[in-house]
Amino acid sequence: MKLHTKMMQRLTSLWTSGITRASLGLAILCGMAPEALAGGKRWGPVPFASDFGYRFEDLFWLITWLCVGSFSIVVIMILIPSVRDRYKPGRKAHFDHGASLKDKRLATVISAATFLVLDAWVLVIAMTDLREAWWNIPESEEAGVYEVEVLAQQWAWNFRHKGADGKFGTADDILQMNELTVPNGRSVSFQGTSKDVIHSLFIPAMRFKKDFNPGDINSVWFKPITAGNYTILCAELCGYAHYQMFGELHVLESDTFDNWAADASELGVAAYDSEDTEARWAWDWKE
Ligand SMILES: [Cu+2]
Repeated sequence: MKLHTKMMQRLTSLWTSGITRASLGLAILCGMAPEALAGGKRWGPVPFASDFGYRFEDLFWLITWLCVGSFSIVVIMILIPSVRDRYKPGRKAHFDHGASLKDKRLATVISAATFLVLDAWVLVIAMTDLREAWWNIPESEEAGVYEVEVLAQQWAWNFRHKGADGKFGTADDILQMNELTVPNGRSVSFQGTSKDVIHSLFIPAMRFKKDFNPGDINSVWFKPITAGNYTILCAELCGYAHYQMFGELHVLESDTFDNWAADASELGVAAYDSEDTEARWAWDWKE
């Protein structure tokens, strides 16, 4: 066999071995760690700034550590026989198909335990979180709910606030493009649709993501707990300029927000053009 063919075979078998890939992953992580620590960077998602954000955080780390744990067990179970039963002159290989009753029982117990811990447990927590938080959209009659209508398009986010008269679709509405200003500490409820293709409103710091589809109105909400500026993204590949579809969320303390809203509503009236039908998108809030 030619030398380079032998080398290729050797390289392929090295790559296909799980241990090599695991070691490579570990080496990359170790190489990144000093830089991340020196730069004060944080491992994992950006800090959450919504009141249900902790639920995402808890589940994210639970899944991460469950995967790290189960992966480590598998690596150890591969490493032990690889070292213990490695080649030695005179040692005879023993072949076993693992078909005995004892082996089958063990496999069943391990599979059931893996399913119960890794899948069922996570599913129960996720469903509880969805029911209690993400799907528990506050009704508009509830005190302090702030409503925003969203129109997604290739490739921008349009946001509409009610303005001073408290009604959508009137001259004093506040219109924002790729920028959204909301009050801190109040539930912000969104209804949104799309002009063209499916877009997905994604504000990582608020820990939510929602598809907005043409011809349909979807609802989503969050309650900001920390004032600041946060990134708004589109999480649905929506065309060639999808990557440009981002904006900024400004969460302002209530006094600052009220002043901003009053000024913005006045500006809305001044800029209102009854001929501009494109800018008059709005709908009656769906209860
Ligand atoms: Cu998009």
